[in-house]
Amino acid sequence: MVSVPAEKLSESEVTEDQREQTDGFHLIIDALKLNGVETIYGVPGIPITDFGRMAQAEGLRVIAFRHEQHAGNAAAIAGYLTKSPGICLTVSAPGFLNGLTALANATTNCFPMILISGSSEREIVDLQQGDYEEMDQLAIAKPLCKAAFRVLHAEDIGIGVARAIRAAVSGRPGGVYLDLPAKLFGQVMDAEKGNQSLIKVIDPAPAQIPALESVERALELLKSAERPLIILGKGAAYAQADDAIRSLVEKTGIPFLPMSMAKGILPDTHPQCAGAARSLVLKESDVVMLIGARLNWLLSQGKGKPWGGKKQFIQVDIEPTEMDSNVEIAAPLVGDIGSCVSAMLEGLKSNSPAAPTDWINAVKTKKDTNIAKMAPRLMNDNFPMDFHGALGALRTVIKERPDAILVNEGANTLDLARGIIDMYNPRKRLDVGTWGVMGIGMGFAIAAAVETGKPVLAIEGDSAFGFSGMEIETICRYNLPVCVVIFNNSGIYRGTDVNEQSSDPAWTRFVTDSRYDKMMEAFGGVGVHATTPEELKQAVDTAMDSGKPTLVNAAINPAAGSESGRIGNLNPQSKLKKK
Ligand code: ADP
Ligand code: TPW
Ligand code: MG
Repeated sequence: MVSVPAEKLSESEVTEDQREQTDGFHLIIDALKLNGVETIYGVPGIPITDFGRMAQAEGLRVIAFRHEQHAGNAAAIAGYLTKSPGICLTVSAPGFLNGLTALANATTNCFPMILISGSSEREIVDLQQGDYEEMDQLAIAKPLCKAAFRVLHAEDIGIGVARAIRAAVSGRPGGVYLDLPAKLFGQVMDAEKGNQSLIKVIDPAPAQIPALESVERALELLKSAERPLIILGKGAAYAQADDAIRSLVEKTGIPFLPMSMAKGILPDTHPQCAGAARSLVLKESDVVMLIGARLNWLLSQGKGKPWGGKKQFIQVDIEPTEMDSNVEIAAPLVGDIGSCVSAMLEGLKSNSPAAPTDWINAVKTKKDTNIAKMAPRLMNDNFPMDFHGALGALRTVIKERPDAILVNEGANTLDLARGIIDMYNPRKRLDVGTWGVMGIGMGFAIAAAVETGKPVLAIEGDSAFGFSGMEIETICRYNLPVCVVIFNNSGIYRGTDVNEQSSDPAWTRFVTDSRYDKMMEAFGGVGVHATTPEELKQAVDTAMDSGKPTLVNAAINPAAGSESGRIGNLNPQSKLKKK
């Protein structure tokens, strides 16, 4: 900037080079701030190192990671938790590609995020002349996200940022890529003109009101049901229409089944929760209302054995093309969940259907039986510890701290924790999502702590943890209230596989009895080795109460797990006899 502020001079005295100036760096920061961005997740390097410094200087919080994938995952889950796009910032080519996995995963999960990557010079990239970290990033990002934009001129930064924000959060949320070539950052323009070029996005995710006719159709079908079921998905959690959803469920008396990240919209201990009678309600229900849940692999595409025969579906979703993607949707209800559920509640005012008593009793009986069957397993004191014993302890930790956030990944560690640990509040369970991807753990935990300030408990398979494990340094560096518990069974699914061919270990095995707790100590965090449910509970309680970065190495019986956890059926197996 020039030394003489323009307003100090009379109009005639101001020459072009004396006007107050701004540049690409500052315009991007100003555009983000104008739109309410408070935090950036990223990794520094050419051409964004100074950008991060300036962002910090301008009051943005910049959380620097050890690998872009985790910064990207952090941005994605920040978007899910706040309904505003999380921002991930990376360098060109390799940094961009590292962040791209998270961008694609965010898009798959309908999380709003913006990946901003510096890129090389267009002239050189387009002629493939070998620039530093040369790559046509825009072209590569396009098929993997919801929208992708490039800004070439400083005066377009305002528009570029506005378009990225609107694309990320409106309609079905998703990932957006914003390509910023190195030259853009240094481009200088008149500060006042620059300021005027910025856009504050008004109503970035406008309400989408459903048609009255489709609300009536859905209610008619619901009223005709003998064995109705409501399935809540993570879209319902994202929508933050918690009160309306609760009213709808309670008013109708219909049993509800939460998908993994929808647990807690209503407490898992709610009398209408059918989580413990999942097989029964999927099989026996006749009318199923999906609220923010897709009929993808997680629901067996809405057909086949788990569903026990043909159903009639009501689907509440903001994305019209989601309807009929797998089976016929008898009553599509297109709109945002808040508006759709409110419209249904309005329609129910005059005539509320009561779920049939026979059905409610059948669900309750099954649920009570299953819960009673599970109870003793959760209190077991086996040594070495098994998954159930360890999870029984952690279940109590969450029960005593319903406001804490639970991050969860692994195979057995994921599937069993999902079933065993009750959630009590919305958006408190963050996990592998639609792809069942390993590696979200530390990125999600960091953003959950940063965005909410609440204590975070990350329950990680030892393999799952390895994908993002280096970020425990980030947790320590920012002194975040994160307690990582590693279910250490010395391997993927189990620690007992043997390779009979050579002295190499079986490829699902890790070093036996590793002490992950020592890693945490290397960075000044608290490390604990726990071998019993009691030790585990005590260590986690202390961590959650102190807010100190902690890693608990929970020694789990290597023989306790099963192949692929609960989805072994998806694992192709050779029909040929083993040699
Ligand atoms: P789950 O994995 O929990 O079953 P999915 O990710 O399959 O959930 O489904 C989430 C669905 O929610 C997506 O189809 C998405 O379009 C929808 N969705 C997301 N946000 C909203 C919203 N605000 N209003 C309506 N639908 C939404
Ligand atoms: C990006 C495949 C699914 S689950 C898993 C892998 C490698 C790890 C299971 O072992 P873990 O859990 O975490 O120790 P446990 O309790 O059963 O022993 N790469 C990616 N995503 C996935 N899903 C895989 C590989 C996988
Ligand atoms: Mg394991």
